[in-house]
Formats: sequence, C-alpha cells, structure tokens
Amino acid sequence: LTQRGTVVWFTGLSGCGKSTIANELDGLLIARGAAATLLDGDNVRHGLCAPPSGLSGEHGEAFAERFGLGFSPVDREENIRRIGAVAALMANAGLITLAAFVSPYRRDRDRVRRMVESDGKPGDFLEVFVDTPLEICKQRDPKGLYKKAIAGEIAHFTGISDPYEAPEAPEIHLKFREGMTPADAAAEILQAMVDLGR
Ligand code: GGZ
Repeated sequence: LTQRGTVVWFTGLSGCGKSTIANELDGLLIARGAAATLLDGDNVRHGLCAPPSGLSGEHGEAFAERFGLGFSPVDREENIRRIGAVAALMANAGLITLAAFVSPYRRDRDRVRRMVESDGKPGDFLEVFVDTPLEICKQRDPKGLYKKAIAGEIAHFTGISDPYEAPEAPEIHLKFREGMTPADAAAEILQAMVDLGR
C-alpha cells in the first residue's frame, strides 16, 4: 500500500455488516503498518453528533436541541456533513479513514465525495456498498430495531419507513453471499484498494 490519505466510505442498511467489516479492515490495515482510523456510529453518534450533555450548564437543554442529531432527513444530512468534513481532514493528514454509516441519501454521500476530492484527488474517496438484502438484515436484527420499526415504534427507520438510495457506481460493491464472513469481506476490500492503486 502507498501511504496516501484515502476515505473509504461504507454505506448500507442497518445490520448489513458495514461496521463489523470496517473494523476487520482497520485491523488488516494496521497489521500491514498503514496509518488507518475508523469512524462509525459508536464513536460519532456518541461524540461529535451526540446531544451535548453536561457541557453547557444552564443552557444544556437548548444546546442538545440545537446541536444533537437524530434520524430525520435534515439530521442525517448534517450527520453525514460533519463526518465527511472530519474524514476529509483525516485523509488530508495522510490517514486511511474508514467511515461506516448508513448514509442512505445519495446526495449526501456525493457531497462528501466532492469535498474529499476537491481537497485531494479523484480516487481519494472510495465508496463501498455493503449490499446485504433488506430481508437478511431484518432476519439478523441484532438490536431488535427492525422489529420496533415495523411495529411503528421508530420513525424514519431506513428500509422500513425511510428510503435507502443505493449507490449507482460504487468503487467497491460487496454483494451478499451466503457464508461470507466479515474477514472475507475485509480481505476483498483490501485487495480492491490495492488494485485501485491505494
Ligand atoms: C436507521 C437507525 C435509526 C433510524 C437508530 N434509521 O444497526 P445500527 O443501529 O447500529 O446502525 C443504525 C445507526 C444509524 O446511524 P448512522 O449515523 O449510521 O445513520 S445515518 O448515516 O443515516 O445518519 C441503527 C441506529 O443507528 N438507528 N435509529 N431511524 N438507523
């Protein structure tokens, strides 16, 4: 691998495996001596994009209301904008930056692509479509969120009550195969990155 900063952007439904695969890939990259880092829901939705708590004293509630993000279309747009800006900075500093978010709207992903490419070069943004069918994600339902969404308990749930706009020309298209492990998927992406000159 060359040490050129790159944003590897994973997109796919809740439960498609993107976070697990991105974690595996992060491990593979680090084992090869690459400077890699991972942004995902667990570190971003609870940090950069979380409702601030205990930080602003008497203004706490107003603060949370204005700056904390949920899952309405406008909140997702802002979530992806913030993550994209951070990922672009990290890639600019030379890191292979893995970002794993549902990022359901094509326009928001394309905006991140343009931001990364305008800071660097075409090829610095690789979109990875983790293409696991909705039926499989529903069966997995690791957090019971699909069950709740189907029961109408979660508004704007991607795939159930909010759209998922699949990438039209992702650099890497990971189509679901029976028996494919996250490690297999990560190895495939690593090979694709090498093939793409990363
Ligand atoms: C989709 C939701 C929702 C709604 C909570 N729609 O499987 P998970 O649990 O861990 O991944 C999902 C995660 C999505 O957060 P992102 O920051 O990736 O979303 S986005 O890129 O659209 O901004 C899911 C959980 O949060 N979750 N409510 N309504 N996923």
